Amino acid sequence: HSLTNHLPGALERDEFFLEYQPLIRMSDGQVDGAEALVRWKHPVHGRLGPDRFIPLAEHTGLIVPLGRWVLEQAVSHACTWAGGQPLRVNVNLSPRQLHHPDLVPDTIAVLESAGVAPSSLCLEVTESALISADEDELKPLWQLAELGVDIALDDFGTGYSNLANLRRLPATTLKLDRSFTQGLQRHPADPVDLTFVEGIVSLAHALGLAVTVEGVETESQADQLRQLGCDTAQGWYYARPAPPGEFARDWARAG
Ligand code: G
Ligand code: G
Ligand code: MN
Ligand code: NA
Repeated sequence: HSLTNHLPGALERDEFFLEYQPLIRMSDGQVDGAEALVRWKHPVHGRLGPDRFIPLAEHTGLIVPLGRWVLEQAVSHACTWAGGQPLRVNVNLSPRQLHHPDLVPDTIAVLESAGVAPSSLCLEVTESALISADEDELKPLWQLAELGVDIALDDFGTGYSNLANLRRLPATTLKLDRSFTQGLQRHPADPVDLTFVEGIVSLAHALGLAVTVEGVETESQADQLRQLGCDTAQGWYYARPAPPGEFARDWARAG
Protein backbone atom coordinates (compact mmCIF):
# COMPACT_ATOMS: atom_id res chain seq x y z
CA HIS A 1 0.00 0.00 0.00
CA SER A 2 2.98 2.30 -0.10
CA LEU A 3 2.58 5.67 -1.74
CA THR A 4 5.60 4.90 -3.90
CA ASN A 5 3.92 1.83 -5.40
CA HIS A 6 0.57 3.49 -6.02
CA LEU A 7 1.73 6.83 -7.34
CA PRO A 8 2.84 5.81 -10.87
CA GLY A 9 -0.65 4.55 -11.85
CA ALA A 10 -2.67 7.15 -9.98
CA LEU A 11 -3.03 9.49 -12.95
CA GLU A 12 -4.44 6.71 -15.17
CA ARG A 13 -6.74 5.56 -12.39
CA ASP A 14 -8.08 9.13 -12.21
CA GLU A 15 -7.31 9.43 -8.49
CA PHE A 16 -6.22 13.08 -8.48
CA PHE A 17 -8.61 15.96 -8.06
CA LEU A 18 -8.35 19.71 -7.69
CA GLU A 19 -9.65 22.14 -5.12
CA TYR A 20 -9.80 25.91 -5.54
CA GLN A 21 -9.21 28.71 -3.09
CA PRO A 22 -10.32 32.22 -4.07
CA LEU A 23 -7.94 35.16 -4.42
CA ILE A 24 -9.62 38.31 -3.14
CA ARG A 25 -8.92 41.84 -4.36
CA MET A 26 -8.29 43.90 -1.23
CA SER A 27 -9.53 47.20 -2.68
CA ASP A 28 -13.12 46.01 -3.12
CA GLY A 29 -13.32 42.50 -1.63
CA GLN A 30 -14.26 40.96 -4.98
CA VAL A 31 -12.93 37.62 -6.19
CA ASP A 32 -10.00 38.08 -8.54
CA GLY A 33 -9.13 34.47 -9.30
CA ALA A 34 -8.47 31.10 -7.72
CA GLU A 35 -5.49 28.92 -6.88
CA ALA A 36 -5.77 25.30 -8.02
CA LEU A 37 -4.53 22.85 -5.37
CA VAL A 38 -4.11 19.17 -6.20
CA ARG A 39 -5.19 16.29 -3.93
CA TRP A 40 -4.91 12.52 -4.26
CA LYS A 41 -7.80 10.19 -3.44
CA HIS A 42 -5.66 7.25 -2.44
CA PRO A 43 -7.42 3.85 -2.60
CA VAL A 44 -6.22 2.90 0.90
CA HIS A 45 -5.10 6.03 2.71
CA GLY A 46 -7.94 8.23 1.49
CA ARG A 47 -7.50 11.88 0.73
CA LEU A 48 -3.87 13.05 0.69
CA GLY A 49 -2.60 16.60 0.44
CA PRO A 50 0.14 17.66 -1.98
CA ASP A 51 2.81 17.70 0.72
CA ARG A 52 2.40 13.91 0.91
CA PHE A 53 3.02 13.17 -2.78
CA ILE A 54 4.36 16.17 -4.73
CA PRO A 55 7.94 15.61 -3.54
CA LEU A 56 7.64 11.95 -4.62
CA ALA A 57 6.11 12.92 -7.97
CA GLU A 58 8.91 15.42 -8.42
CA HIS A 59 11.47 12.75 -7.62
CA THR A 60 10.01 10.11 -9.97
CA GLY A 61 9.20 12.51 -12.81
CA LEU A 62 5.44 11.88 -12.59
CA ILE A 63 5.13 15.59 -11.82
CA VAL A 64 5.48 16.35 -15.53
CA PRO A 65 2.32 14.50 -16.72
CA LEU A 66 0.56 15.32 -13.42
CA GLY A 67 1.42 18.99 -13.83
CA ARG A 68 0.06 18.98 -17.35
CA TRP A 69 -3.14 17.34 -16.12
CA VAL A 70 -3.48 20.00 -13.38
CA LEU A 71 -3.03 22.76 -15.96
CA GLU A 72 -5.63 21.27 -18.33
CA GLN A 73 -8.14 20.75 -15.54
CA ALA A 74 -7.62 24.19 -14.05
CA VAL A 75 -7.94 25.98 -17.37
CA SER A 76 -11.06 24.04 -18.30
CA HIS A 77 -12.67 24.65 -14.88
CA ALA A 78 -11.85 28.36 -15.14
CA CYS A 79 -13.80 28.48 -18.42
CA THR A 80 -16.98 27.34 -16.71
CA TRP A 81 -16.91 29.89 -13.93
CA ALA A 82 -18.10 33.05 -15.59
CA GLY A 83 -19.88 32.84 -18.91
CA GLY A 84 -17.11 33.25 -21.46
CA GLN A 85 -15.04 35.51 -19.20
CA PRO A 86 -12.98 33.07 -17.15
CA LEU A 87 -11.73 33.93 -13.70
CA ARG A 88 -7.99 34.03 -13.43
CA VAL A 89 -6.59 30.72 -12.31
CA ASN A 90 -3.28 30.14 -10.50
CA VAL A 91 -1.41 26.87 -11.08
CA ASN A 92 1.66 25.78 -9.11
CA LEU A 93 4.74 24.67 -11.05
CA SER A 94 7.40 22.45 -9.54
CA PRO A 95 11.12 22.86 -10.39
CA ARG A 96 11.12 19.78 -12.58
CA GLN A 97 8.31 21.18 -14.75
CA LEU A 98 10.21 24.42 -15.02
CA HIS A 99 13.17 22.60 -16.51
CA HIS A 100 11.16 20.41 -18.87
CA PRO A 101 11.43 21.34 -22.57
CA ASP A 102 7.66 20.89 -23.11
CA LEU A 103 6.61 23.54 -20.60
CA VAL A 104 6.12 26.36 -23.09
CA PRO A 105 4.53 24.37 -25.97
CA ASP A 106 2.28 22.44 -23.55
CA THR A 107 1.10 25.60 -21.84
CA ILE A 108 0.36 27.31 -25.16
CA ALA A 109 -1.48 24.20 -26.41
CA VAL A 110 -3.64 23.97 -23.29
CA LEU A 111 -4.61 27.66 -23.47
CA GLU A 112 -5.32 27.54 -27.19
CA SER A 113 -7.43 24.43 -27.12
CA ALA A 114 -9.53 25.87 -24.30
CA GLY A 115 -9.70 29.30 -25.95
CA VAL A 116 -8.42 30.96 -22.77
CA ALA A 117 -6.33 34.15 -22.88
CA PRO A 118 -2.80 33.82 -21.45
CA SER A 119 -3.60 36.69 -19.08
CA SER A 120 -6.19 34.46 -17.37
CA LEU A 121 -3.41 32.12 -16.22
CA CYS A 122 -0.91 32.70 -13.44
CA LEU A 123 1.90 30.22 -12.89
CA GLU A 124 3.24 30.08 -9.33
CA VAL A 125 6.89 29.22 -8.92
CA THR A 126 8.60 29.17 -5.54
CA GLU A 127 11.23 31.74 -4.86
CA SER A 128 13.62 28.94 -3.87
CA ALA A 129 13.18 27.20 -7.26
CA LEU A 130 14.34 30.36 -9.03
CA ILE A 131 17.21 31.47 -6.83
CA SER A 132 19.76 29.26 -8.50
CA ALA A 133 18.32 29.52 -12.03
CA ASP A 134 20.63 30.97 -14.66
CA GLU A 135 19.57 33.00 -17.72
CA ASP A 136 18.92 29.91 -19.87
CA GLU A 137 16.79 28.29 -17.20
CA LEU A 138 14.68 31.44 -16.93
CA LYS A 139 14.03 31.65 -20.69
CA PRO A 140 10.85 29.51 -20.73
CA LEU A 141 9.30 31.68 -18.01
CA TRP A 142 10.21 34.84 -19.91
CA GLN A 143 8.60 33.38 -23.05
CA LEU A 144 5.40 32.66 -21.15
CA ALA A 145 5.47 36.09 -19.53
CA GLU A 146 5.87 37.72 -22.93
CA LEU A 147 2.76 35.86 -24.10
CA GLY A 148 0.89 37.47 -21.22
CA VAL A 149 0.93 34.67 -18.65
CA ASP A 150 1.34 36.02 -15.12
CA ILE A 151 4.20 34.63 -13.06
CA ALA A 152 3.96 34.67 -9.26
CA LEU A 153 6.85 34.08 -6.88
CA ASP A 154 5.31 31.72 -4.32
CA ASP A 155 6.30 31.55 -0.63
CA PHE A 156 8.13 34.84 -1.09
CA GLY A 157 10.28 35.91 1.83
CA THR A 158 11.41 32.42 2.84
CA GLY A 159 14.01 31.82 0.16
CA TYR A 160 16.89 34.11 1.11
CA SER A 161 16.93 35.63 -2.36
CA ASN A 162 18.90 38.71 -3.10
CA LEU A 163 16.25 41.37 -3.61
CA ALA A 164 18.18 42.81 -6.54
CA ASN A 165 17.61 39.41 -8.14
CA LEU A 166 13.94 40.29 -8.57
CA ARG A 167 14.78 42.47 -11.52
CA ARG A 168 16.03 39.58 -13.59
CA LEU A 169 12.99 37.38 -12.92
CA PRO A 170 9.90 37.51 -15.15
CA ALA A 171 7.63 37.77 -12.09
CA THR A 172 4.48 39.90 -12.12
CA THR A 173 3.36 39.08 -8.57
CA LEU A 174 4.95 38.33 -5.21
CA LYS A 175 3.05 35.89 -3.01
CA LEU A 176 4.12 36.76 0.48
CA ASP A 177 4.59 33.66 2.60
CA ARG A 178 1.99 33.09 5.28
CA SER A 179 4.53 33.35 8.10
CA PHE A 180 4.38 37.15 7.68
CA THR A 181 0.59 37.12 7.92
CA GLN A 182 0.88 35.07 11.12
CA GLY A 183 3.20 37.69 12.64
CA LEU A 184 0.44 40.29 12.30
CA GLN A 185 -1.94 38.26 14.43
CA ARG A 186 -0.08 39.00 17.66
CA HIS A 187 -1.15 41.95 19.85
CA PRO A 188 0.62 44.16 19.19
CA ALA A 189 1.61 42.91 15.74
CA ASP A 190 5.25 41.83 15.44
CA PRO A 191 6.99 45.10 14.47
CA VAL A 192 9.57 43.25 12.38
CA ASP A 193 6.83 41.57 10.33
CA LEU A 194 5.03 44.90 9.90
CA THR A 195 8.19 46.58 8.67
CA PHE A 196 9.00 43.65 6.44
CA VAL A 197 5.59 43.62 4.76
CA GLU A 198 5.67 47.40 4.36
CA GLY A 199 9.12 47.24 2.78
CA ILE A 200 8.27 44.38 0.44
CA VAL A 201 5.07 46.09 -0.72
CA SER A 202 6.88 49.31 -1.54
CA LEU A 203 9.74 47.50 -3.27
CA ALA A 204 7.30 45.31 -5.24
CA HIS A 205 5.22 48.29 -6.34
CA ALA A 206 8.34 50.21 -7.34
CA LEU A 207 9.27 47.27 -9.56
CA GLY A 208 5.75 47.08 -11.02
CA LEU A 209 4.85 43.87 -9.18
CA ALA A 210 1.58 43.11 -7.41
CA VAL A 211 1.57 41.64 -3.90
CA THR A 212 -0.64 38.73 -2.86
CA VAL A 213 -0.71 37.66 0.80
CA GLU A 214 -1.28 34.09 1.87
CA GLY A 215 -2.73 32.59 5.02
CA VAL A 216 -5.16 35.38 5.96
CA GLU A 217 -7.23 33.87 8.76
CA THR A 218 -8.76 36.88 10.54
CA GLU A 219 -10.42 40.19 9.79
CA SER A 220 -7.68 41.98 11.73
CA GLN A 221 -4.98 40.51 9.49
CA ALA A 222 -7.00 41.42 6.40
CA ASP A 223 -7.43 45.03 7.60
CA GLN A 224 -3.74 45.45 8.40
CA LEU A 225 -2.62 43.93 5.11
CA ARG A 226 -5.00 46.16 3.15
CA GLN A 227 -3.61 49.21 4.98
CA LEU A 228 -0.09 48.05 4.20
CA GLY A 229 -0.98 48.18 0.51
CA CYS A 230 -1.26 44.48 -0.35
CA ASP A 231 -3.24 43.97 -3.56
CA THR A 232 -4.73 40.50 -3.22
CA ALA A 233 -5.34 38.09 -0.35
CA GLN A 234 -5.95 34.40 0.12
CA GLY A 235 -6.79 32.43 3.23
CA TRP A 236 -9.30 30.73 5.48
CA TYR A 237 -10.82 34.08 6.49
CA TYR A 238 -12.28 34.25 2.97
CA ALA A 239 -12.58 30.55 2.12
CA ARG A 240 -10.98 27.14 2.46
CA PRO A 241 -9.98 25.32 -0.71
CA ALA A 242 -13.11 23.67 -2.17
CA PRO A 243 -13.98 21.32 -5.04
CA PRO A 244 -14.86 22.99 -8.36
CA GLY A 245 -18.65 22.71 -8.01
CA GLU A 246 -18.65 24.27 -4.56
CA PHE A 247 -16.18 26.95 -5.63
CA ALA A 248 -18.37 27.86 -8.62
CA ARG A 249 -21.48 28.06 -6.45
CA ASP A 250 -19.85 30.33 -3.87
CA TRP A 251 -17.50 32.46 -5.95
CA ALA A 252 -18.06 32.41 -9.70
CA ARG A 253 -19.94 35.35 -11.15
CA ALA A 254 -23.09 34.43 -12.99
CA GLY A 255 -22.41 34.09 -16.69
O1 G B 1 -3.03 22.13 -0.81
P1 G B 1 -2.20 22.74 0.24
O2 G B 1 -2.94 23.92 0.57
O3 G B 1 -1.90 21.82 1.35
O4 G B 1 -0.85 23.02 -0.57
C1 G B 1 0.42 22.66 -0.08
C2 G B 1 1.48 22.94 -1.11
O5 G B 1 1.36 22.09 -2.24
C3 G B 1 1.44 24.36 -1.62
O6 G B 1 2.67 24.94 -1.30
C4 G B 1 1.32 24.25 -3.09
O7 G B 1 2.26 25.14 -3.71
C5 G B 1 1.63 22.81 -3.40
N1 G B 1 0.78 22.38 -4.51
C6 G B 1 -0.56 22.32 -4.53
N2 G B 1 -1.01 21.94 -5.74
C7 G B 1 0.08 21.76 -6.53
C8 G B 1 0.29 21.39 -7.90
O8 G B 1 -0.65 21.17 -8.67
N3 G B 1 1.58 21.31 -8.33
C9 G B 1 2.64 21.58 -7.52
N4 G B 1 3.86 21.48 -8.03
N5 G B 1 2.49 21.94 -6.24
C10 G B 1 1.23 22.04 -5.74
O1 G C 1 1.16 27.16 -2.82
P1 G C 1 1.08 27.13 -1.37
O2 G C 1 2.00 26.32 -0.60
O3 G C 1 1.20 28.47 -0.81
O4 G C 1 -0.39 26.63 -1.08
C1 G C 1 -1.21 27.19 -0.16
C2 G C 1 -1.29 26.30 1.07
O5 G C 1 -1.70 27.06 2.19
C3 G C 1 -2.28 25.19 0.94
O6 G C 1 -1.79 24.11 1.65
C4 G C 1 -3.51 25.75 1.63
O7 G C 1 -4.42 24.76 2.08
C5 G C 1 -2.87 26.50 2.77
N1 G C 1 -3.69 27.59 3.26
C6 G C 1 -4.53 28.34 2.53
N2 G C 1 -5.09 29.31 3.30
C7 G C 1 -4.58 29.14 4.54
C8 G C 1 -4.77 29.84 5.77
O8 G C 1 -5.50 30.82 5.89
N3 G C 1 -4.06 29.40 6.84
C9 G C 1 -3.22 28.33 6.77
N4 G C 1 -2.59 27.96 7.89
N5 G C 1 -3.01 27.65 5.62
C10 G C 1 -3.68 28.05 4.52
MN1 MN D 1 1.01 28.37 -4.34
NA1 NA E 1 2.77 29.58 -0.93
